[in-house]
Amino acid sequence: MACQKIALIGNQNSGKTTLFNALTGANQYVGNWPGVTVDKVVGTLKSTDTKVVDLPGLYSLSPYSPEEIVSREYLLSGDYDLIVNVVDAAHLERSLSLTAELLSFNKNIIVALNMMDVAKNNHIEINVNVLEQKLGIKVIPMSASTGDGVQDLVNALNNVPQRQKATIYPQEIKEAVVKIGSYLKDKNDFEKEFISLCLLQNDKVYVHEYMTDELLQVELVKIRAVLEKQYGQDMESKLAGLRYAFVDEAVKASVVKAAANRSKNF
Ligand code: GDP
Ligand code: K
Ligand code: MG
Repeated sequence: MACQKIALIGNQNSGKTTLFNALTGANQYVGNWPGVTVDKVVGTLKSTDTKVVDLPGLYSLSPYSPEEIVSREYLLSGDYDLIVNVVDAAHLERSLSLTAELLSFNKNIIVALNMMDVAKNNHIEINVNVLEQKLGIKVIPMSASTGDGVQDLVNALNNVPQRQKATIYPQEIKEAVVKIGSYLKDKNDFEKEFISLCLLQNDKVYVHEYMTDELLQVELVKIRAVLEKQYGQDMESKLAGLRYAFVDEAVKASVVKAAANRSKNF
């Protein structure tokens, strides 16, 4: 599948704007501190018609700051056909926690595994094939600031493989998500799983939106009660724990040498 519009999504300082500039030839301001990019910026991938959208950084999809809300709203607009999730290879675990949330959108997604130069200097080796298998999506190692791997990413955009469904949530939660999703008739298919998970964990935004849907409210109370009894935990903690376990496993399996040997000749 070739892409028409690509959304760059990732943590603050993962290198999204640097990558955006490399892809589009733009000259957007880059800075090694959060809050440099505060609104979405649209450019065009060099010598193509493909649009690239740079967005403010976010750490989770339950955002608080206005910039994070810009990115969440954009994700929910659905106005893109590929998410390029810019991941900081030097802070893999932290970065992948957002990836685990992004996987609940039924959209194509690939990982731009950025900052490979920093990871290498920190003696972090990542087995990209294993990481791809664990996440179920394509992973392209690169360094946006040196340009290494940027062309690999461009090539990958022309032929994005169908993603494999990641196994983050057990069967009973998948069933709950489908059940809740059947009430969301006004929502698009790509966002139903995400919104159902939000409702399951009492996300204020959606609980408020569906406050007047009494049938759904009754169903939610029932579903939550059954699951929370089974788990002995509230759903917000349970879902966060499942995502954490998923990321932990992906990192443990793919980071082959994390020990930074202290230099002997200092
Ligand atoms: P954003 O917040 O995700 O948009 O990140 P920026 O593009 O503003 O980059 C944050 C900082 O990381 C800047 O100082 C960039 O020069 C630097 N940076 C971006 N990509 C790389 C990379 O691959 N390697 C290294 N060493 N630095 C990078
Ligand atoms: K930045
Ligand atoms: Mg930026």
